[in-house]
Order: sequence, then structure tokens, then C-alpha cells
Amino acid sequence: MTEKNHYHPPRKWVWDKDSGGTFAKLNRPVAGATHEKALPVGQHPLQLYSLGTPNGQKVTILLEELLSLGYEGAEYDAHLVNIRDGDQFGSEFVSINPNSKIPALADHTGEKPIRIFESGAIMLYLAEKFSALIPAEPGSRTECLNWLFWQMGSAPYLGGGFGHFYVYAPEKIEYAINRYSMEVKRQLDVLDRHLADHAYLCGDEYSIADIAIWPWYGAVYTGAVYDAAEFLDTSSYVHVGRWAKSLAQRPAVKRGRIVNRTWGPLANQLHERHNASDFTLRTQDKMVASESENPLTFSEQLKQKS
Ligand SMILES: N[C@@H](CCC(=O)N[C@@H](CS)C(=O)NCC(=O)O)C(=O)O
Repeated sequence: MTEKNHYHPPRKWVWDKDSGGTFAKLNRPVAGATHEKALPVGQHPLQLYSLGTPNGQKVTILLEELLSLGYEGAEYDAHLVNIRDGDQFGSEFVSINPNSKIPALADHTGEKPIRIFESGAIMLYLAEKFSALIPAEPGSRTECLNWLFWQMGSAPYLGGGFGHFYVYAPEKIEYAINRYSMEVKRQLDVLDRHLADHAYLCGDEYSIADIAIWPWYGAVYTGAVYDAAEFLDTSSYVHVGRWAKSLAQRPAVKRGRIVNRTWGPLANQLHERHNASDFTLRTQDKMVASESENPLTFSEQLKQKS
């Protein structure tokens, strides 16, 4: 067999700070906080610290679905955690999520706040708290958990594997792209075969399993993440397409997917969400327009220049 790669791993790996690639500057081989930083706490019991990536969207879509079902206790403040600036390594964020990744939730309902990290744990916590969007009957409930945990185990191959090597890695490595394309196509086929016979992931009932899977696999289907719809031939997964398009029409999905989003069209960015009215009043297009309606005073302009 010919050796294609000239890299020979040393006996002991050492941290090469200049490994390159998008996000490489943020990656470290150690856990823990890098700096002291307090987190804001808003007026609602549920405080979410997040960013509008697929992992973040899972929680904001779920919260918006709970609110649309009439659960007022699901009102929440969604604070922006900018992972490109390293906010996930701030001391108070790390005290809520020692794994330094969004999303992280704090429930201040009781005497002592409860911290919840890992999107799957957050979704299960919220579904159980409100007894909603998770079937009650043990068989259906287990099926819902099967798919919820399928997502948690599968999406790292899509994001950390396929997305990383197809988009972010400093060089295109054929072996890595082939390996993860194969796996992601297999996963899409798993979903497609299941959705051929079921309206939703756990049967006839829309649940946290759909909400967990849609932000990743629905977005890969349309090309919204990684712009790889043609490369992966996603249109051949027709049942995934039917399901993905129907979820995209849900008002709560439309709201939840723009929370803590800081890229894309300005009308689809709501940097922070503190009230239901923020969706009509505080999307970035409105914020920019109101800034230009209220130009800075002369002394504010001087301050900005100094
Ligand atoms: N298994 C975690 C994954 C969370 C995750 O990977 N979050 C990413 C953004 S999508 C993150 O915070 N990355 C920051 C970092 O790795 O430093 C979950 O489902 O909550």
C-alpha cells in the first residue's frame, strides 16, 4: 500500500497552537475557564446562554413551541454567547456548563438555580418540566428518546466530522471527506426510511425528537448548513424533504431558529430574546433602522472616535 500522508504521529502528542482551520484558535486540549466573566440574568425563570447554531436552535425552537402551546412558564431570556470571541470560557458560563459549549440553561424557578447543559439534557428537562412534546405512553416515549439520543450520537459525525472536513479544515482531505460523507448519507437514509412510514420521528406526534433533529438534518437537506445539498444529493431523500419542509412552516420553528443568530439576513437575526415582542421589534433590520433614525449626538460621535 502506498503511503499518501507524510505525517508521522510522535510518540507523545504535544499541543500545536498553529494547527490552522476555522475555530482552531479557540480550541485547547484543556477544560476550564480562561477568564473571569459574570453572566447576565434577566427577568424570567429560564435563562438561556446560547448562539443560533443548530445546537442552539434546538432549545429556542422547543421554548417557542412550549410558549405557543400556552405554557407561560416557558418564557425565557436568551443571552448571546459569542463562541468566536471565547465567551464559552468565561468563569460563570463554565460554572453552568463545564464542557464550555452552547447551549446552557439555568432554571431559577426554585430556591436554588438548576444548571442544565448538553442540548439533549436540556430538551428532556423542559419536556418533562411541562409534560409536553414528549409522549406519555411508555412505548411512544421510549421511541421518542430513541430518536433524541440518536441525534446526540449522530450529529457529531455531521458537524465535527463532515462539516469540519468539508468546510472548516485548512486543507481538503479526500479520505476524511469520503469517510464522513458516507456516514452522513447513511444517517440521511436512516431518517428517510423511517420517515417514509411515519409523519414524525416518533410516529404521529410531533415531539422533542423532531425538534432535536431538524436544525441539523433539515438544514443539511436544504443546504443551509455547509452548503452541501448537491454534494450529498440530499434531494434524493424525499421523505426527509417532506418532513423538513413541513417543520420549517411552523411559526415556533420560524421564531426559534433566529434567536441568538448573528449572521445571515438582518431580518433573521434576533441577537437576544427577552420578550415575545422582540420578534417584531428587535430583529437586527429594525435595530439598524432605529439606530439610523436616532443618529449619535455630537459628543457620542466624539467619544466613539477617541
Ligand atoms: N453535545 C453538545 C454539543 C454542543 C456544541 O458543540 N456547541 C458548539 C456550538 S454548535 C460550541 O459551543 N462550540 C464552542 C467550542 O467548541 O468551543 C450539545 O448537544 O449541547
